[in-house]
Amino acid sequence: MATHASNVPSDATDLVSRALDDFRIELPSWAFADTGTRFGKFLQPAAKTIEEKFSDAGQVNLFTGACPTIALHVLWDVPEGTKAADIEKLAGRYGVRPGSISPNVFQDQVYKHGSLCNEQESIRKQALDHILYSVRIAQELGSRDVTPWFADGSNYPGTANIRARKRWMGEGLKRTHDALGENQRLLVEYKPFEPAFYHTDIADWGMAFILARYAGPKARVLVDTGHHYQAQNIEQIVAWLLDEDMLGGFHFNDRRYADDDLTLGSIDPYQVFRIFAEIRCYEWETGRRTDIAYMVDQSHNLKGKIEEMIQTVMAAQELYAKAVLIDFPALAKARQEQKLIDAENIYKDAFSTDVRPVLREWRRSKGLAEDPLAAFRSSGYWERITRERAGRVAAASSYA
Ligand SMILES: [Mn+2]
Repeated sequence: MATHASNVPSDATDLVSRALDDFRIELPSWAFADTGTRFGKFLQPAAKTIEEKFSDAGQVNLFTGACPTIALHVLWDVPEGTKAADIEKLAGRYGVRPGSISPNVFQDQVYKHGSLCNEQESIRKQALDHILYSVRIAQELGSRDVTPWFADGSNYPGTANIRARKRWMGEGLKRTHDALGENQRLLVEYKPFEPAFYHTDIADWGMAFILARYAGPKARVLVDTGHHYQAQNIEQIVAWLLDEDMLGGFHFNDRRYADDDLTLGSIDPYQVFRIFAEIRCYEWETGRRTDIAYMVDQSHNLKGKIEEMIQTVMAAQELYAKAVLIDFPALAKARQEQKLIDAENIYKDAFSTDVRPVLREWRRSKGLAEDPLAAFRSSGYWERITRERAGRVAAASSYA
């Protein structure tokens, strides 16, 4: 590790550092809780209460310095009657603020046949009331983004009126939009299938786009990287949404088969790089800063949850830093001159650059440990919560 620890050009180091200063990643509260597959749950000393979720998320922010907010789920984290002041106390104690707010209209028995798209008006109203309640909570907590996800859809041909459901969804989202505060946003997420296996009411980015446009000017599209069919060109969707000023944010995760919720970049890091490349290219061409919420939506049954989130954040920073290194003027020239190999190699050169030394340097400059994962492991936090939450894990295992 002598003078040339990095193969990042020295004039690019500042550029990367400044880009990292502005690169923030929101953690999902649900990633710290015990979750599983439909076949089983393998328990950890995971977070059960909202205080434990803030505490665990606070650890990720403490060691990465890049995750100042935590996404909250209304039903799981802030049930009716929760006082905003109590959440504020947790934010102060653990150093992470409440971030995006997700209503939950997929879990209760009444939503068996859908929420905003339910054939029964009373259930559509119940879903809307819950979403509007979530908007109010978000306002009280100073959260900007309201991020509903809908499991609405059907399993068998002929069982649903697809056009009527489209209109019900549109009306519900419009009512939600109209309840937003001045600086709030509504992010519309899509997913092709699961839990519905014949049709899903918001199945792709085009449907999300149409619904967001219909809802109003504060609505944008939310791209969950796991919510696409195999081989879908996600960066093209990102480019189109950027060009239409409709990209609101991401739910980051990786996938091999479907919505696998694997660690970001664990299967295909080049795809994450290509997404960031579109964003950086847009900013370079337009001279405009994008306003994108970078959120993680992963849950881990096997890896340690806090370690996994640190790993995710480090992966996101590395892939973002690589995209920052793209020589956009040279790329534009190569494209103009139709030098395909040169243009492609500009991507590959940036992607192949080892940015880890620059990241270590950036962390040092922020007073952070160079290796957040190692620092967390030697902090003793995991051992402490393993002790404190041990009785609970054992008790749960005994009847599982
Ligand atoms: Mn998601």
